[in-house]
Amino acid sequence: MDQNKRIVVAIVIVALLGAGATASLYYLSSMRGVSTSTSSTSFNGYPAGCTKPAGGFLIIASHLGWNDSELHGAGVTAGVVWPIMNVAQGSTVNITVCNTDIQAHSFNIEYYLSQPVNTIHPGQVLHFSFVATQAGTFQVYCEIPCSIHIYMISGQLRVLPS
Ligand SMILES: [Cu+2]
Repeated sequence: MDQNKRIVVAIVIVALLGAGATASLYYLSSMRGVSTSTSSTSFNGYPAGCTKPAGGFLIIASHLGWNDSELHGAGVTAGVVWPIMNVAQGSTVNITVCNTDIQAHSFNIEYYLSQPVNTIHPGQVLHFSFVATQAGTFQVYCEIPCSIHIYMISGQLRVLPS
């Protein structure tokens, strides 16, 4: 191979690698549900509508669980409960759940929220509103057998008796 052909081959390889890397980055960012556009459809890199409801709770699902469960030891360290939502019996509970992970999860609260519609896909935002009629401690968990399931089964809703 002469010198000119070698240079051409090298340039083609560099161009292919560059295109591949760009495509992979775009794929990863879109799979994570993070908008790559600059329109008003995203908020600080989170899906549109992923904001804390007034007087309520914002739960963000990521590869670390619910609101970084893994970093808090949930599911791994005995006795660690995460996240915890404390509410008063009889109050209206508002929860916004955003999925910034690349896989689907489901957001369930024992007794209160356990319908199939609670599946939350990558990039999706769900809003839940219900009245905390029953006092007690209720498990917050994902019921999809996801790869980080262990981190997503140690949440609690604590409804303090009125
Ligand atoms: Cu999950």
